[in-house]
Amino acid sequence: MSRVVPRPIRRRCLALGIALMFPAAIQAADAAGPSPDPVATVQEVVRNLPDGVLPLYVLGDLNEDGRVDREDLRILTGLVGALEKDAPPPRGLSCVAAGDVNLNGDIESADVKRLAEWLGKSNEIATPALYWKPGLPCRLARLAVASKAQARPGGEFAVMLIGSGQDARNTRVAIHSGPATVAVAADGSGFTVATARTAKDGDYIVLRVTEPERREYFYTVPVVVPPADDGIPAPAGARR
Ligand SMILES: [Ca+2]
Ligand SMILES: [Ca+2]
Repeated sequence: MSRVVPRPIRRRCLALGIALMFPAAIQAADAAGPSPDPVATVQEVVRNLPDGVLPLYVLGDLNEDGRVDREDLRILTGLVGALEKDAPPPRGLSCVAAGDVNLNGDIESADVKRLAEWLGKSNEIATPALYWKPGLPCRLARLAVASKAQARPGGEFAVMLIGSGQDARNTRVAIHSGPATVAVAADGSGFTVATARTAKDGDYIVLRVTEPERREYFYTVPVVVPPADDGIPAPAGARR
């Protein structure tokens, strides 16, 4: 039976995850040396992403090995238990955010149930989803992609490859479905997705991201038509 974990548990989760994951990376980033920690490098890039561009993680991949499998289910089960008992996190935990598979911002037994349902009788999910929800920590230790959460008709958005050694030659982005086209960015550091002018509110663009080891992920971007005034209040005294 699933049980909603109370907010204090979630806060402990946040504190636990952040304490576990980020200090070492930050210290490594600050340390002078010829071989910077790739995780620290990615975290530094993430801190400086343009407005509205979010780092993506593999939903359900708690140990960040690129797969969503029964080992992740073990880690998520252990994490929920650890949070309930205020115990140390399970071995192998790397991305707390990836455990919130029902996307409600909490790590709870309902997530364990959902991930178990996704896996069914198989050992691994064939093409996991990428997701971006902020609020829970993730080291971004492996796949490192950043993009927008929404698309606009006639607009463009970037899919940035922010991992060490990642570029458009070894990581590919293609349109799986939806009203858009994709092209390599001018500097080769990522891709630019152009949404069709005819795209409608409620359409979805599904991108297929193929990483260097040829694993594939889907990233779904909803098309949202902004309000006529773009939703941005004009400065006092200014005319539109
Ligand atoms: Ca995994
Ligand atoms: Ca959840």
